[in-house]
Amino acid sequence: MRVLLLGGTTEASQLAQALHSARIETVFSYAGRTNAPIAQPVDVRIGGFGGADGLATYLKNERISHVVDATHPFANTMGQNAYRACSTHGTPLLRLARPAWRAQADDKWIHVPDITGARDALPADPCRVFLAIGRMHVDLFAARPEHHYLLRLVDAPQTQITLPDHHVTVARGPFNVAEDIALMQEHRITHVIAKNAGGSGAVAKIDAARALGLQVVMIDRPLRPDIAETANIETVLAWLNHDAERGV
Ligand code: 3Y8
Ligand code: NAP
Repeated sequence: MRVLLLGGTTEASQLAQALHSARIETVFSYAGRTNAPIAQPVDVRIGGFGGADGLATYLKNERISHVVDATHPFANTMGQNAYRACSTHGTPLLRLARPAWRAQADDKWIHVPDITGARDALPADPCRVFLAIGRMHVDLFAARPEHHYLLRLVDAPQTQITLPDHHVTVARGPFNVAEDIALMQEHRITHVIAKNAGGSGAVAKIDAARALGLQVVMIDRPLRPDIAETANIETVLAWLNHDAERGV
């Protein structure tokens, strides 16, 4: 048995520990989006595969018997590629995904379908936005230069940020509520834009917004392939052991 673990989330790192403890041969895969990804207790590979075809070739050449997609709910291309490659190659595939966050009684959420929708949901009057969606889509907000943006990035930006009125804070999660409350108060934040990542690593800003009575613009998750999915690591181990007992 040789498992390819598509990682980049808190749950993927937790699963890597469990697979290492269970002595299941595993390769942990990062896209290579950050300068210094967290170390793992199993073999690590970094970088794209070259699309679904490249991944199918990888599965064959590396004798991968099982794939676990533990990528982020917004890592939609990787999820689609894993589904296509595993279907082509007949490799068992299971998704490890954390449940989406649900608004609580005193939350002030606006739901939008995507990042452009989040930008367009901002008010006409200038406001102060905590933009905690990473680096990839910041340029989209240049169309709304009237707002102040607090950007939280994993790595210091290598290229010019195209927002006239912004402040960058470099931090890698998981984050905590008290620090996110202090951060938002310090920057007089009025709105938070977030992806519905689920899980514990990014929820601090949601809890902080609730405590401060701030508006949250919540980007709903994209649709993902209809495959077997679980939220807990024990189920992944049972899925693998079931096949191990059958000699897969
Ligand atoms: C490279 C691996 C672990 C993993 C930790 C989780 C928690 C902290 C919260 C905020 C939100 C955001 C962002 C975020 C969180 C965890 C988890 C999670 C959100 C690392 C990591 C990689 C990435 C990629 C990075 C994206 C960006 C997204 C920042 C490692 C730290 C905003 C998503 O600079 C860039 O290009 C960053 C890109 C994809 C979203 C984006 O589109 O910009 N994650 N994040 C993975 C790879 O190379 O394959 O560097 O160690 C992993 C984690 N990020 O093991 O503890 O599990 O969700 N990551 C979001 O959820 O909104 C930050 O600031 O409040
Ligand atoms: P994406 O848009 O779905 O993927 C874009 C391309 O990046 C993929 O086609 C693939 O390249 C490569 N890739 C993505 N994840 C990979 C992995 N784990 N191993 C090897 N290659 C990978 O992905 P993304 O949204 O940019 O996210 C990239 C990584 O950051 C993922 O591992 C994800 O779990 C992590 N992450 C993302 C977010 C987020 O908000 N999107 C949040 C936290 C963590 P090829 O086509 O060349 O194979």
